[in-house]
Amino acid sequence: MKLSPHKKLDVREILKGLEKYQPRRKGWSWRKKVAANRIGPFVYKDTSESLTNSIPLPAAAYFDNIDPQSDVVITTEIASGRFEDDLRRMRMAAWHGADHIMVIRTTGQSHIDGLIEGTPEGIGGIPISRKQIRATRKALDAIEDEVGRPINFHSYVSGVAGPEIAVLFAEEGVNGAHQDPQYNVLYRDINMHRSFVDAAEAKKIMAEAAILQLDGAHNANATAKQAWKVTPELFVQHAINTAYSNAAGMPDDLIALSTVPPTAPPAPKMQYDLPYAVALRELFAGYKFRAQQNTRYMEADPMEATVTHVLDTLISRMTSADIQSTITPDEGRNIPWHYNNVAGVNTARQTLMGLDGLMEQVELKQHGPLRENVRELKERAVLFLEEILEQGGYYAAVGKGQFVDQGYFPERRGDGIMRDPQGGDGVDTVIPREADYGAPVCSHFGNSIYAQSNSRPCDDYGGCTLCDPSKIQYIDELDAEDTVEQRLQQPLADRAAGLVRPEVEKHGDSIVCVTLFVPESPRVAEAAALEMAARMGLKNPEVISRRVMHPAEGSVFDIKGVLDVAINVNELEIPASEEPLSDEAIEAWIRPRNIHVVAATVGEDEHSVGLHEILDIKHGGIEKYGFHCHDLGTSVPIERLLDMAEETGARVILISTIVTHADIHKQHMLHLHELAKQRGMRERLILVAGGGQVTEQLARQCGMDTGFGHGTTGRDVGSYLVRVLQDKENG
Ligand code: Z98
Repeated sequence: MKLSPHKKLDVREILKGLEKYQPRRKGWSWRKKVAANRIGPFVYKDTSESLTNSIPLPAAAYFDNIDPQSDVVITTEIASGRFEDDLRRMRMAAWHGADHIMVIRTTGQSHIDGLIEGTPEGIGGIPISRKQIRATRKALDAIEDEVGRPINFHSYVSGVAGPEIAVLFAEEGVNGAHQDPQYNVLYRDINMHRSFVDAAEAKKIMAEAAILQLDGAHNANATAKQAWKVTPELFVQHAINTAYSNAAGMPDDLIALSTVPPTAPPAPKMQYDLPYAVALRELFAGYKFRAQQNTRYMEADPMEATVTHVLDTLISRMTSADIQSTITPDEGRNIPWHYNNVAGVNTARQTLMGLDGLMEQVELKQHGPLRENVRELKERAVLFLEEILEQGGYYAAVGKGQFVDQGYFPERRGDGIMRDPQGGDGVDTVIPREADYGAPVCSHFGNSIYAQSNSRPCDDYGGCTLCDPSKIQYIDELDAEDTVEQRLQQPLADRAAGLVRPEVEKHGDSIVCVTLFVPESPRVAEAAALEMAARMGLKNPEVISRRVMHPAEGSVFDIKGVLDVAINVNELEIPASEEPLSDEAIEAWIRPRNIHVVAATVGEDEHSVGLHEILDIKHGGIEKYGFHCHDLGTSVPIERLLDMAEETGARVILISTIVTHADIHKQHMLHLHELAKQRGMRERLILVAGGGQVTEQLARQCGMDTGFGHGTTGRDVGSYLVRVLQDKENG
């Protein structure tokens, strides 16, 4: 299946022949680092191979549209609830640089003691099933061909069905997964004995399928109220899972520690989070790190969340994290929306590119507070581990609430999570293996009668699903109604009819978000903002972010609501876009003709950068084509422009207007047009306006021949002028 960048992903195409689809590779892929990578005008130190298709960062427009890719894998977490909508979002995220796609599963799946089949809709994530995984892997195979880089697909193996899910993931080519028995115990109240027994089996299966494992220690500082105080025990949680994984047969390079810097500003983040990250790196040298961004303190302000993410990423760079995981800047208020997934990915991409070469230039101090704090954290962690042993081991320590207690160990607050070793989901389900136990697949921890005599244990019974995929039983759907095929009917009918609605999460959700500043006290302002949103026609308006600017002067609100509007794209009038002429063609026509251009910023406008971009030869402006440019400077009266045009016999006047207060930009344009008419020059002249708020339509309404907005280049203007002058010449 091949994707075309200008065509939507066809989910029907993905579903076709799924019963036979096999993953084309198994295991995790890292980015391919390129040393001294020359990209555009720069030489990068910490990058990997570039993509074949991508959307560069916005500022790339000023640097030859380059899109360097860091050597660090970038994660995005997707949780729309419908897998067919997830696929489109994965494609968007991949174009922005994500190559680790983590699919959050539906609420409660970790308590289901078995596999789910089909494609039912989920809540806060999707039911992870064979059909969903296979379809996703097939879509990602096509997406990775489109962007030109392997994409890792990831979900969760923790939960009561751990080993079964691990086999499913191994069969279907899932590349990464969380697996940590402590997660079961602490956060899902699954019985400890069952969790650890299952974990040994699951880890062995994951290891043999080369699935990268992430642990669950980050959940302690994602849930603790005072996350920076639980840091010593986090080391211990990482250590328990790491040692257990190694013991179950997992190699070091498949073990990734999942870590989150525990504070966020206004906390003095570097004082706490940097020593923590350095100590962790030193204690776990040789293992991989997936650094997740802090979400513990995320409120409703995406800008604040973004700044915290940037600082987190700085710490990742200083401590050589291998994967930079992004949540989204709106996680604090929504199940993430499409464009916020992309915003999270771009925060990491932008920050990592900005930090390229950092560690060649700076060094962390080997004396002073950093080292003292690192040592202290390590010592507290060792003492924590010793106390577990004194308590009688891990089970007993959890039974007594030693974990996620918010005292800074050895202090205690008595608020740790307590679990009964003889309780929890799946209690009393661990059964000693019979001497003649036979494991159903070759990847297996512990004894099995199908064992040593053959090269593959499953040769004894004619092959297992891991060795012979034809043995996999593919179940399509169990529920006749709640299926992707049923859900696709509406989107496909809409698309066939040319209908399009706004969307943030799922096809046709029609959700929009508006920002309103209301100059009133907070409660009054909020009520007014909701009323305004309702009068705009938004159904179910809901405030998702409120920020006080001043208790009396006003507040700003982000309000989401449903805009029940379907647009028929076939009825839209879209002006045809015209390719600009080539540099050579423009120059060939202009140079022999002696054409003068008069230009200035007008009125009281001192902003001349934009105008210089269009005129100056050094910025690639129109001078290079042979136009004779008379730049009169800034804040120039309209009369002077016309005087100069008369004097030089100019054919073109370019005015630049950035200041738009009180519609002054419109007045300048109208004035130029009127005055040119009065002086009998309008016919001969081509009048062009440029500026941030100028559009072609607005400029024409104000009497100009055309207008150019943001992003215009000298070539655009030069090409336009040639075409108009040619028309005039040809009558
Ligand atoms: C993340 N944003 O890092 P449920 N196992 C482990 C986990 O950490 C998690 C699950 C399973 C975070 C999401 N982590 C939090 C070790 C979740 C998920 O029960 O399906 O939610 O298990 O991915």
